[in-house]
Amino acid sequence: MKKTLWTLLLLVFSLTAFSQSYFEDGLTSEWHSQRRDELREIMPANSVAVFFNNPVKNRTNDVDFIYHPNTDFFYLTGFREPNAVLVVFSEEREVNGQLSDELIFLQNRDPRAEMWDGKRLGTEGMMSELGFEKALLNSDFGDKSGINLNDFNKILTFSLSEAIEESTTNQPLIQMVNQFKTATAYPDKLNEMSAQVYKLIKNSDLETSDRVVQMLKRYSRQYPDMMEDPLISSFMNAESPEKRMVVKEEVPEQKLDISSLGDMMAVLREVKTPEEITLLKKAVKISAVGQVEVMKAAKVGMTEREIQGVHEFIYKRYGAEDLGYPSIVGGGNNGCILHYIENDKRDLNERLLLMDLGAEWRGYTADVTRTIPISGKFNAEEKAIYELVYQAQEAGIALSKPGVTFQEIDAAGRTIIDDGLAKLGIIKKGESHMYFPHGTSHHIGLDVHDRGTRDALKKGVVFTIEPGIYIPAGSDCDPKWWGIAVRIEDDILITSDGNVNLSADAPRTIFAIEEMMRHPSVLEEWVLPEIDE
Ligand SMILES: [Mn+2]
Repeated sequence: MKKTLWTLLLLVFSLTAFSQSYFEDGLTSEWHSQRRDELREIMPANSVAVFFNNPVKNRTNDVDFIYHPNTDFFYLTGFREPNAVLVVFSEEREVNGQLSDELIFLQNRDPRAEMWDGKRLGTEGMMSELGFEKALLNSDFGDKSGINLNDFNKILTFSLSEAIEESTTNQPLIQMVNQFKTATAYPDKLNEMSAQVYKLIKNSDLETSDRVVQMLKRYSRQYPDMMEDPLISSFMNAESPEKRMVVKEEVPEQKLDISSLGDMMAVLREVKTPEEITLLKKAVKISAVGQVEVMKAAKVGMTEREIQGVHEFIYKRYGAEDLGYPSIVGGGNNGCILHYIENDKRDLNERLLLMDLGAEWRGYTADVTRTIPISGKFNAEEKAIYELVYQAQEAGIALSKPGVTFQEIDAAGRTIIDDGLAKLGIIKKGESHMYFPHGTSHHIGLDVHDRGTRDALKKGVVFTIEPGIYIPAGSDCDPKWWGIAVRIEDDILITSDGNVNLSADAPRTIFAIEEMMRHPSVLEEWVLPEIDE
């Protein structure tokens, strides 16, 4: 009996140890391992994919920014430490006498460093907790790794031309990147461009070559040096599609490919698994509660920073580890600045308050925007603009189901805003881009602007619908419209036959917002002592 219990306990313990990632309620190591299997399925035969995790960024002096892993790296591994490289093979192969289809190289455990900066997983932990069969030290990445990159037909990675901040902390990463560059004869900046152009040419055919030439013409205005490459210039100057195809044959097949991996990751990351949807729902729900509580608490005289703090306090109260992006809280005219993050206006007045924020929950980020009248009541002009944005958003949400594209959703809302602004005498028809200068949708996930294709929506896609109208002071219209900025943004999950608005808990109609703002807030009782200078 005793022995059975002990075995059972041991079994439970070892299972949890294996299935846990850093967050006990986050994605499991099995989940991440399945993502690597899916990547292998779409990699070309006899290829290798190499992912470097993000460098550490210095904030000032000896203080760094909080580390955030590269999201592709995290997606495939669950690992959150710097100075690591993931190597995925399309097929199993022998490395140092052992069959493997993936290797990971990471920083060593170091009691002294861990005392200052926190626990490291180490190679043992990488295998026991994140389920890798083979984890090696980052100092073994180069010649000692047993991988001969020349054995592969294709080496897939991302552009490595951006300089990594020089620091003792980043030294192992810099060294690995340099070893990789040497081993692959990595091209310099200009040649890196040519490599991408070669790929475009290689993928062109009789029908598409005209379009490719147009695209290259645009590139060459930006990078005139490109035309010095004889293959590129003869492709562009060829007299006919047929002659272009002759040039195409001369373009060498390239082993190193720095653009396809992004496309592959976009295909994988675009459609969310049920586990990801659970995490996204939580991130969005928390962010919606933030909007609700702020609607109750907001009043004339508050500061933008204080409002930001209420949202962010609620995220932390629920245990969200981070923000998905810097919070945008803009009162009045500040709302017209699309990525306004100063949030330093004091004494908010009766005008509108635009709040675009998202909690990050176990790596996944929400992106929810609400616009409220700080006084609790929209005035006539604010109502007119708000109603247009709302109708545009409603039109987009109504369209959202498998098969529909971002462009169609955007067009539906844009027509409403264009007609509406013209009717109000703010623009002439067709000029709405002046006051609605951004797109309507983007994917969300591990990134707030997540990887994904621009293909038709599929079941499991999670994205935003966020039309907006921004009329900065001084605009060429009746001054009564000046300083009105409205954006309404919701996070939409595509289901098999329609959609679910994941952020529906945050009031969205004029009626529901004004109603919510009449509710008392617990913050009214939270009086802090005056601090005299
Ligand atoms: Mn957004």
